[in-house]
Amino acid sequence: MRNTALATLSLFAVATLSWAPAWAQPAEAPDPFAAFIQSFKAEALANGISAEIYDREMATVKKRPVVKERNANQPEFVRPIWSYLDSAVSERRVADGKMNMAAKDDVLNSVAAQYDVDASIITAIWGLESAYGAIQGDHDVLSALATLAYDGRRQKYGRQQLLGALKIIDNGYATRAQLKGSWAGAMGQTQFIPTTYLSYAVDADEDGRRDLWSNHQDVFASTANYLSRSGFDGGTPWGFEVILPADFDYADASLGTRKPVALWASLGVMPVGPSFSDRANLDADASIIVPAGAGGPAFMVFQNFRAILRYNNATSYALGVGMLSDVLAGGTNSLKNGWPIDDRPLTRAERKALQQALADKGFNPGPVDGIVGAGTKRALRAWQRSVELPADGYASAKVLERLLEG
Ligand SMILES: [Ca+2]
Repeated sequence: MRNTALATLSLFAVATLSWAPAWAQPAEAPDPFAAFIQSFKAEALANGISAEIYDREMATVKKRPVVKERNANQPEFVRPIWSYLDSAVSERRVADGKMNMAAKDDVLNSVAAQYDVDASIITAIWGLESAYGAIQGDHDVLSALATLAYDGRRQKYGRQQLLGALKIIDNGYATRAQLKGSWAGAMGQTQFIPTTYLSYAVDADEDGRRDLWSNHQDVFASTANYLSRSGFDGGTPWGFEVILPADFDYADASLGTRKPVALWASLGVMPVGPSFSDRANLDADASIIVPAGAGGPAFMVFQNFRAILRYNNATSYALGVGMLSDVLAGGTNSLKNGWPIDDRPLTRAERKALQQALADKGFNPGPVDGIVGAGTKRALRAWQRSVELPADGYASAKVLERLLEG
């Protein structure tokens, strides 16, 4: 009797030591987060993580309320692209960029030559990802990712990246103490998530570590390697502003439509600034994009723009990198056509109202869910054509107003 009781007690003591907070009382149910950490071990071992590393590192992982909060927060408003670009290419970021580019001149230029990626592009990404290393995030990445893996809307992402982070430590690429990052697990001066790190991070100075936190050679080489393997072609443009002809078919303004530069030119598309032949190969495949609809600037974008999108899949980000790099390379980011700042993006409720109005008029946008995807854009374009508006499929306050008028 006594022995059994003791055995039970000591078993519990072991469990408490490893997995439960010190203040846990024996009468309480086991902490479900601790139970998750224990149950995830099998998956980690199946993915090649050593039991020793798992036990050592996961014993000190904590659930982070702030991560849970950030994960649950879905912003009601989409930030207008012009507001994003104001910050991406702010005077401060340009000045800091020029200073940092000059300070790291040697390392940047040797990496740029080795990977055939422009130094100004590497610097622009560095500036947008971490303000040139100043803002890297100081969350313990294992704790942040375990919090995401445990529950909420990014569980699959969290589990996958948690395995990646453990693999980084297990492989000796970085130490647990180094693995600091954003609440979502983006790490270092390049803000690589663990799977990106495992695929693209480079130990450029050959010291045995892929140090994206404090070694500039590793930082720049890792960014350049990612871009290069995404198809970046140094010395060719990411894109530039163009003027579209009055009869332009806005259905063609999409990353999904690619035509040679010469063909766009024959359709009446004109470059702002130097001629097409002065800045691009006339046979190169290009797309036309109008990020704020027909009322804003148009850009011709190339393979390099797509490579930047592989780094972070948002048009605003890729434009921010491109425009900042132009300024850092001694050019300008001023535009001939301004942004439609008197218009604005829609709230979620307004996006639903837009979808409902399209459905009411017989233009099927798909489900009324507040998500403006391909179906909604197609329906919006069809309605715009029917009332002889430019069919840009751009959902804004003005379009909704017009749609509700009748
Ligand atoms: Ca290194």
